[in-house]
Amino acid sequence: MQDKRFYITTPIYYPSGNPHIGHCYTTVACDSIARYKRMQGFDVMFLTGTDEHGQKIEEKAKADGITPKEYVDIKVAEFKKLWEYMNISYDRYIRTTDDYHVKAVQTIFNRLYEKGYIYKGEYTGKYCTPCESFWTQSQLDENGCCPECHREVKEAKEEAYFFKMSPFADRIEALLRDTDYLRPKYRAQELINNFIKPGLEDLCVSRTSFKWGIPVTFDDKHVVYVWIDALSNYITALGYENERYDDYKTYWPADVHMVAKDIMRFHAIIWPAMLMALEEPLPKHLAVHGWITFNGEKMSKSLGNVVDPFILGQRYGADSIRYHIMREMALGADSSFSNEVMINRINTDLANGLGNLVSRTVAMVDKYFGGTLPTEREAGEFDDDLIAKATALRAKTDELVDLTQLNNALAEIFTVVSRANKYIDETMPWVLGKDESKKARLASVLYNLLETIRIISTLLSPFMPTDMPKVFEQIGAKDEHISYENAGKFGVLPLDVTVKRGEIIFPRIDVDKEIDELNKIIGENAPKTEDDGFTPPEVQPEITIDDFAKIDIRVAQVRECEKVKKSKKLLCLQLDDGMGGRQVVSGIAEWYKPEDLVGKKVMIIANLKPVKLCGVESNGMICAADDKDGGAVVIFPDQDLPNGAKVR
Ligand code: ME8
Repeated sequence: MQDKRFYITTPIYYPSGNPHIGHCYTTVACDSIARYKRMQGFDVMFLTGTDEHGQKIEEKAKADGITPKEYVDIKVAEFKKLWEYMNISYDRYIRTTDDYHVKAVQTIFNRLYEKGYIYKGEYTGKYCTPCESFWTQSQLDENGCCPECHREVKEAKEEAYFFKMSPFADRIEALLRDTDYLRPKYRAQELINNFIKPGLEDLCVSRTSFKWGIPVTFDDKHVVYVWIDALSNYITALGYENERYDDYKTYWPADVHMVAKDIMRFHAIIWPAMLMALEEPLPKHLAVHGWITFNGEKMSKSLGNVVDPFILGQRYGADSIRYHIMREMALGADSSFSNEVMINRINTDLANGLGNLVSRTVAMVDKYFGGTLPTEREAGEFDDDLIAKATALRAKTDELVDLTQLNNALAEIFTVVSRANKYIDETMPWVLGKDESKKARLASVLYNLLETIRIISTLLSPFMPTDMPKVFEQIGAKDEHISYENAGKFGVLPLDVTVKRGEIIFPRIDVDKEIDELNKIIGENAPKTEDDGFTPPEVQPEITIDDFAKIDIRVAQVRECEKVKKSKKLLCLQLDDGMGGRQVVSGIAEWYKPEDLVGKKVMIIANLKPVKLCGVESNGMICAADDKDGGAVVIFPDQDLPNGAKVR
C-alpha cells in the first residue's frame, strides 16, 4: 500500500529582520508541494517556524532597548502576517522559544552527552558573529573571512561542548554518495570533498559568550549552540521528547526538508549525524535550492523595499508573485530577481497565456451559445492531440513535484496552455460561429477548451490557490468537477456546461509605467545608511591631484568573457577600449557569470603594469566596489559612453 502521509518542512527562519522574497521562495515552494500532496489525498504535515535564539537576536534586541523575547515576538508577527498574505497553508508553526521545544532540546542534548557523543573541550577558532559559526583556518575564504557571508571573523576561545562527528563520517558519505537524499545530486560531491574527505571535524555545540539560548541543564554557564537547537525543531514540532504533540510516529521521517544552499552543510551532514547519534530514522530528501539574487548579490534584509513581498503582492497579486518566483528558480541554481523580468513573465504567461485562454474561451461560449453549451458534438482535426496533451499532464506534474522541480512542473503546465491557445488558432471558432451547420463542431471545440482549462487550473491550484477558484467559477466547474482524480480525465464537465464571464483574472501590466513606479518606491524605502550594517574602511593617506592624474581610468566594453581555467575566482575579459582592444583578468568570478558581463561597459585602470594571473596576461584592472558583505560590484556607467572615454 502506498504511504499516504507526507511531511515537508521549510527552514526555521531567523527573525532578525523582516521576511523578504528569499524566505518567500522556500515557503511558497513548500506550500505548493504540501497543497499538491493534499490534493493527491496525502495526510500532510507542513511545518515552518522561526529560529529565535542566538547572539544576533540578543544584540538586535539590546539595540532596540527591548528584551530578546519582545524583539522576536514583533518579528514573528511580521513573518506570520506575510505567510497569511501569501496564502501559506502551514499545519504547524514552531518557535524555538516555545517551552516544549526548549525542554525537548535539553533532553536531546543530555541524551547525546550520556551516550558519549557530546564532550567538554575548549574551542579556539575563527568566529563569525553574523553567521554564529566557528570556522577553521582552512575553511576561511581567500581573504581570511567567513566562507558563508565573507565578513570578518574574529579569533575566539571559549570552553565549549562538542559533538563528535567522526563516528558518522562513513555513513554520511554513503548517504550522500549512494542515495538520492541530497537533491540536486551534484552538490553531494562538493560536500564529500570539502568536509568529509579532509576528516569531519567535531562540532561546537554550546556557547558561554551570550545568554539568549537554551540553557544546558547540567552546566548553566552554557547555552545550546544554535544548530542543535535549530535542527531539532523538525522532530520536536512532531512531539519528539515532549507532551505537546503526538505526531512523531505518524510523520517522521520527513519526506522533504527544503533549504537554500547556505545551510546545506548543516542539513546534509550535521542533521543526519545528530539523528544517527539519537538512533532515529533519517529524513528521505533534502532539496537544496539556490539564492534569489538581486543585482548579483544574495538578496537579504538590507536591500530595501523594492522586493518587499507585500508591496509586490499588493500591486500584482500574491499568486502572480508565487508563480514568478517558482517559475524562475531551478533546483540548485541561483535565480536573479528583477522587477522587469517578473512583470514580463506575468504579462507573457499569465495575462497573454492563461488569462487570454480563459477569457477568450468563456467569451466565445457566451457569444455563440448565450453562456450554455448545447449537447450536440462533432469531433474534428486537432482534438486528439489537445486531449492527449491535457490528459498526460497530471502524470508529468506528479513526477516533477515529487522531484521538487517546481519550475519544470509549471513549465509543463504552460506548454498545455500554449497548446490550447494554438488549438483556438487551428480550429478558428470565429469561422465555425458564422456557419449554422457547424454549431456541433463549435460546441466540441469550446468544450475541449473548457476541459483543458479545468485540468490546467486544477493542477495549478496548489501553486496559485487564490486565483484558480476564479478560473473554476468562470468555466462553470463546480466542486465535484475539481479534484486530483478528475485532473487525469477528459470529459468531466457536463456537456451543457454554463460559463460565467467575470473579471479579468490577470490584467496586463504596463511595463514602463510599473518600472518607474517601483523605482520611486525603492527611492522612498531605500534603507537608511545608518542601519545598513556597513562600516566604510579607513580613507587612504592623502594624495595630490598630480598623483591622481597618473591613474588613467577608461571606459571599455566587454566583448568576450570566460572563466580562467584552474581558477574559481578569475574571469578573463576581452575588452574594446577604443584603442585596439585588450585582455584583462579580474577576480570577480564569484559574483558574476561571463554572460552577465558580455556587452556591458565597464571602467578599467588602463595604465596598470601588465601582470600574469594564473598564467593569463592581464592588461589593466576592472573597477569594482566592495559591498558590505565583502563581495565585488562592478561599476557600470549608467549612460552609454564611447569606448576609451576618460574617467576623471
Ligand atoms: O539559516 N534566496 O535562517 P535564515 C533564497 N535559522 N532563499 C533564501 C534567501 C535568498 N536570497 N534568503 C533566505 C537560517 N532564504 C537558520 C535555519 S533550519 C534548522 C535553521 C531562505 O532566516 C532559504 O530557505 O537565514 C534559506 O535556507 C533560509 O531562508 C535561511 O533563513
